[in-house]
Amino acid sequence: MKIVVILPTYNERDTIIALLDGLHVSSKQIKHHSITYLVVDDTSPDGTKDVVLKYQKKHSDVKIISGKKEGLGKALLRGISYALDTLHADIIHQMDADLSHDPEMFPEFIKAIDHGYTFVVGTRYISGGSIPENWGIHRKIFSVIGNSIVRFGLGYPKIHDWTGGFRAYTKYFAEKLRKTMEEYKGYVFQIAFLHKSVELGAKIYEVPIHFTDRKYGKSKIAPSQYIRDVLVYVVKARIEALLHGSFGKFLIVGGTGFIINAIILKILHDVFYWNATYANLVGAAFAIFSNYNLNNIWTFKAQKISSLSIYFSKLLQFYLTSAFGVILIQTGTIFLGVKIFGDSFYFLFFLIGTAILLVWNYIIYSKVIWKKNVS
Ligand SMILES: Nc1nc2c(ncn2[C@@H]2O[C@H](COP(=O)(O)OP(=O)(O)OP(=O)(O)O)[C@@H](O)[C@H]2O)c(=O)[nH]1
Ligand SMILES: [Mg+2]
Repeated sequence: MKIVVILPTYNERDTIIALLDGLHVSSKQIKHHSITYLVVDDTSPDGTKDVVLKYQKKHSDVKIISGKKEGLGKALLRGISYALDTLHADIIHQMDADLSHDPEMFPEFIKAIDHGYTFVVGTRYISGGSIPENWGIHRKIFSVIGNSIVRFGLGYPKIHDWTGGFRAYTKYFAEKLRKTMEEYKGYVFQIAFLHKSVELGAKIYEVPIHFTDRKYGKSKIAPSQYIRDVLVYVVKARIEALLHGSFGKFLIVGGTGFIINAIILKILHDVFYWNATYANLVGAAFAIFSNYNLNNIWTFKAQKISSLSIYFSKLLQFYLTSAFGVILIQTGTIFLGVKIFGDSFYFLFFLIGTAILLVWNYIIYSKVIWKKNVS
């Protein structure tokens, strides 16, 4: 298969040749693949391009493309497009060009791809990996905490290094994501690309890596902009997951139940002069039945209950847990509210009780009734 190694450079003339040499040595361990090295330079003022052009004379497997400086994400995307369209890559490998990433590790990434993994992540935060000893305590803490925020914030604790750029992946992810990735211009590209690949079903393998501090040149990262981009990304991803995931559906189902409940409560109370407490119990009984079926066929359809006997036993369980919520939490709130503030406030306390009920229900539904391993 065809491997394209993408090396983004901005002012890396002191390291790019040593890196290319290192890669040529380590790649001798990689059999059955052809390899092209693609330097993606952003017209570096230090003349990175010139040293690469000179190197190219002896190494026809090295390519360089230049563009204007628009951030790391843009550069990577340009590299990915060139790798797919012009070089017809099957596997894309990417790494920093400042020698922070050890070229000797390159074959490890490809080995994992050969074993069937589709996305290989170089990881500093697992045993066998490390961040530089000489980093000050602030930078160490910043690095570890920043990664943990992304790791837990996005909800994938098993993947330990989100911000690094030492990776290999199959062309599938590059092809699928190249359009979507256009909006991530800076360093946040690394996080977004990994996250979206995971959501596309990437089979992840983590290679422990030692990250070496750069000895030459300057860092290009702008910390405040980066932190802002990362936080915006994580919060946005969370909100989207909430709306598209089971919680959003749960709210719609709950909303339907709420309307059924409210209509029956109003008719029984306002037209037939029932006591608000009893009227609500009848309304809730109908709402629960609707909720159970809608949740089963839609919200939690991945864990759908299909056998008839389980359907009825789960329905009973659903009524019991819902009854607890409706009687104690929702109706209890109405009961107390009416007792303290008078009957005219019954609907306000119906709303308050329902809001508390919502949280209780979601926990019970996702953790008990439609628990992931229930068949
Ligand atoms: N083409 C291109 N490459 C970039 C750009 N920004 C960063 N890079 C390259 O991306 C890699 C990682 O950038 P670094 O500045 O080393 O970022 P870092 O590794 O987080 O920080 P330090 O190593 O501490 O400097 C390096 O090879 C850079 O030259 C850019 O805007 N365009
Ligand atoms: Mg670096």
